[in-house]
Amino acid sequence: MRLMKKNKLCAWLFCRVIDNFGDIGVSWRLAKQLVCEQNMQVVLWVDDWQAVQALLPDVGHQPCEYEGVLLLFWNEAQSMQGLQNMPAADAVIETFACDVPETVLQWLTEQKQVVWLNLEYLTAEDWVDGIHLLPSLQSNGVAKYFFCPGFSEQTGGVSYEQNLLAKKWPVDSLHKQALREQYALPSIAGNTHVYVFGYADEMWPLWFEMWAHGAQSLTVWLAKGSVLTQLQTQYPVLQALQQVGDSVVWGRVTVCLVPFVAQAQFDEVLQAADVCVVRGEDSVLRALWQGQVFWWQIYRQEAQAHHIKLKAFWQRFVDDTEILQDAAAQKVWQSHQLLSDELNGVRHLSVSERAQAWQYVCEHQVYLAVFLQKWRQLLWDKGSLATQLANFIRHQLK
Ligand code: TRH
Repeated sequence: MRLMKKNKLCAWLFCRVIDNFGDIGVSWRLAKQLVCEQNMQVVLWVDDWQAVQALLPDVGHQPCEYEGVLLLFWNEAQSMQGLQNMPAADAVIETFACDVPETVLQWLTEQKQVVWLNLEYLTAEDWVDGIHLLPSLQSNGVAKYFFCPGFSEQTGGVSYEQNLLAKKWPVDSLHKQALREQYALPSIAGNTHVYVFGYADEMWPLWFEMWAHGAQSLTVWLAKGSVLTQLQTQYPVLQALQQVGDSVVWGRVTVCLVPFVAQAQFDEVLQAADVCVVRGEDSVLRALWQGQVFWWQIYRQEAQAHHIKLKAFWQRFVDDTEILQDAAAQKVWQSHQLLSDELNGVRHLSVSERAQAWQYVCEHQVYLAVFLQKWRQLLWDKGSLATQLANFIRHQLK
C-alpha cells in the first residue's frame, strides 16, 4: 500500500543526525518549504527520531504525515519494496553528504530521469561559487550534483520562508514584552536581555564573569545544554539552575534557564531578546533574519577550519553592506568583532578590552542593527534556497 499518493513533483530527502540539531533543523525547514512554497511532495527520512521530536514535539510515531511532509525513520535495511510504496521521487536529496542507502543507489540506476543532489553545508567562502551545481559521476553510474547554499549570486542562496519579511522584524518593545510573557522569559526593566544558545567553551567563564562584574545590569536567558553544564562545575552559584524557569542573581547578571522550544517557535524566543549568541548554521540564519545584533559561535572543526568560515561570513557582511564606510557603525562593528573573535577562539581579550567592547556594542547596537537589516534584505532579494533548489530540479527534468 502506498503511504502517500503521488500527485506532484516529489523529492526524497535523507537526513543523518550526526550530533546536535542542525542536520534535522536544516532538513526539516527545507522539507516544509518545498511542500508549502514550491508545491512539491516530500518524503523525509531521518535516522534519529528523538531529534525529530525535539524540534516537532507533537510529531507522534513514524511513519506519519506532518505538515504535509511524509516523515519516516531511516532504516538502513530499507527494502526495495518499501521504496516502491513511496511516491516515486523526481529528486533525491542527501543533506550534508549523508550517503543514501544501497537500495536507493540501486533504485537510482533504474530510473530514466531523477535529479540526485547533495545539499552542502552553508559557507560564505568563495570556493563554493565554483562547485555549486557541478555534477559528479558516482560509482553507480549516476551523476550527483553539489547544491551549495551561500551568500553570492553563484550559490543556491540561504534558507528562509517566503512570509518572513512580512513579519516586520525586529519586533517593537510591546511585542517583545508579550513574547517574554508567553515563553516565561524573565524580563527586568532597564536590563539588556541576552539569549545564549552556544557550545561549551573555555571563553564562557570569562564572559559570565564579565557580565557578573559589569557596569550594566543584564539578564541572560541560557538555553539548557552544554554551556550550563560547563559553568555549573565552575560556579556553585549556578547550580540553583536546575529546571526551566529557574533563575539566579550573580552580581550584575540574572541568569535564567530557558526552555527548548519547538522549531516553529524558535524565532520568537530570539525576537524576545535584545541581542543573542547562536551557534550552528540554522540558528545563525534565524538570528540574521531577526535584524538584531547577534554573535555566531560557529561549530568547531578540525585544524581551525571554522575560523576561515567565520571570517568569510562576516567579511561578506562587510562587503555587502559597506558598513566600514559609516564612522558610527564602524566603531560598534570593531567592538563586535573583538568579541566574535574571542567567542570563537581566534583571539584573547583582556578583562577591560572585553568589558569595553561589550558595553560599547550594547549601547550602540542600533547602528549595527541597521546594517544587519540591510544585509537581510540583500540576501532575501537573491531568492531562497528552497526556491532555487526547486527551480534547479524543474530545470533538470525538462
Ligand atoms: O544544533 P546545532 O549545534 O547543529 C550543528 C550545526 O548545524 C553545525 O553546523 C553542524 O555541522 C552540526 O550541527 C553537525 O546548531 P543549529 O544548526 O543552529 O541547529 C539548532 C536547531 O535547533 C535549529 O533548527 C533551531 C533548533 N532549536 C529549536 O527548535 N528550539 C530551541 O529551543 C533551540 C535552542 C534550537
